Amino acid sequence: MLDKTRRGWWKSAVFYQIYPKSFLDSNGDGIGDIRGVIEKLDYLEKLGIDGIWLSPVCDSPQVDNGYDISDYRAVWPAFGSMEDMEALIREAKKRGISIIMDLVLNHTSHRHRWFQEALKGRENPCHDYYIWRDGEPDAPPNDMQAAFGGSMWTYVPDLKQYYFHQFAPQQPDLNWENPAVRRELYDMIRFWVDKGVEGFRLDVIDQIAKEPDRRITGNGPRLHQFLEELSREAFIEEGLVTVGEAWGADVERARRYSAQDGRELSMVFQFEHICLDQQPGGEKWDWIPLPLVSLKRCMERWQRGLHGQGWNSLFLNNHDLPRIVSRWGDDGKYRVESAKMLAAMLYGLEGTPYIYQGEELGMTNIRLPIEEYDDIEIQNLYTGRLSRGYREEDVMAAIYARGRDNARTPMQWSAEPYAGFSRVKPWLPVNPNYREINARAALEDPGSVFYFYQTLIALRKRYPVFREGEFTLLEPESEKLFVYTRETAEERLLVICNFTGESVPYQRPAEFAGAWLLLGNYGTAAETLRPYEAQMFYGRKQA
Ligand code: TEU
Ligand code: CA
Repeated sequence: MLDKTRRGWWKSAVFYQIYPKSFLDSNGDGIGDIRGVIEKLDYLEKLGIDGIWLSPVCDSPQVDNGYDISDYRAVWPAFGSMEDMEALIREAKKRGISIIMDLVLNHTSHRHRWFQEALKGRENPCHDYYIWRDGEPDAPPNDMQAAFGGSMWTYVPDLKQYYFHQFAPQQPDLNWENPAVRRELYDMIRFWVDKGVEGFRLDVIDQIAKEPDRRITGNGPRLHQFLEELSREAFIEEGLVTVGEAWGADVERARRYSAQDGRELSMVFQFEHICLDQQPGGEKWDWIPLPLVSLKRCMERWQRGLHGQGWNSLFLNNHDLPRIVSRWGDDGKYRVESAKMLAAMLYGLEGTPYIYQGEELGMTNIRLPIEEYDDIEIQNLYTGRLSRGYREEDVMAAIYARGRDNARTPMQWSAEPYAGFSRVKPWLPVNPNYREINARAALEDPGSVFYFYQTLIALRKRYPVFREGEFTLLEPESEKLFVYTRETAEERLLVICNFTGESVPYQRPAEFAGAWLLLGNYGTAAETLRPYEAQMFYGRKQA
């Protein structure tokens, strides 16, 4: 167990993200819940994780699956009660697992009491909790487009005003310029810290300091001021871990968010690497095969840029992203090999790893008829692109490749009906491959993806080089291999990953002649790398 009183304990930690709606349904209503998470804590302890990032469980009309909160201090009844949350925090802590809550501070649900009050009139004290501009119907203040399609402005005829929302109209943006809003949010954070929560993941935190008249959403001028205040007023305890989701972060900004003086956040969760397989100038739906050389250069820039100065998250999946084995690996013949290879590539790096539920099983993407998708982003994309003249088959192909519901299908626990996720038909279909890919089968197979992750987690804790080693990229021009080293004064690590389904020869550098194979996805290491082979070599330097 990690000693969480130690400063920066989260640098040695591995976190596991739970999307509660899809994790485990304990009471047979087809929706995952908090009791379901409690039932699987032993499974998570076995995997070796130190904390759970719990996607939002607060009360919500679920327009965006809980990223639209109507009451920050209550639990959505389908997920359970406040007592269930308290039990989860307590039971997790017993196993050395911290609960990291997902904080949505940029916006609320339109059903939140503040917004309902705000609608009552300009004189209402809550009116200024949101962002309003006077106007006439059909003439929004500007043409900014919201993340899920449509305008960022929605008109309220009674007030003759537009309100601002970066996401759905049911997710009005909070006005961070108003000190009363900030105070409410800090008090709410303290409410959860008092319940024993040990950290927070901050949803779209780089978008709070918006200035819509200047068309600024991300990285607004007052962002760092707000973050410093938030940290000073709400994140008071030394051990609290804070992770900022920042789509707009580059290395330089990330250094500031996660500076070692702790003035802002513990670490960033940025997306540069995961956006590389997107057409330049296109949207996420316009994808291209992964340019491996760019991925390596990107990783190198982040590894070297934050070393000793900031701290990054390491991830390939979350609830917004397609399954990585379908994306950058091979979800057919080499599913197991490629899932392990991608993990090895990531876990050799500096940063704090995040496993997204099912990643440790090598879960894959799904294909559904359009009406079976739940996600607001998918549904809006479908209608939006069809109305703009796209061909239906192309739109569906984009959804299969990039849709968020790929990540949200129920967790595959066993070969029983509905994958052991629920006794009844779940809210979103189970991937039909659950008979083969499921946790029970993985636990019975010593060669499973699950045990590979378990080993990687244990290795990261055993050898300081994983936490402190300096990164060097080798073979930068190779379009097939991703090779790098990490090095401290005492230790060296070599990670070799074959990103293709072909055999690729590779000669290890001389310094690693006496090194031993710490881990490989084929058992023993050969000089010619087999399809999707990964090798991790470790050596100690001579005194
Ligand atoms: O995501 C932020 C965000 O920018 C994404 O919505 C992104 O635009 C989209 O997922 C790309 O496909 C966070 C949450 O992770 C996401 O689930 C929420 O929908 C969003 O904020 C709004 O709260
Ligand atoms: Ca349930």
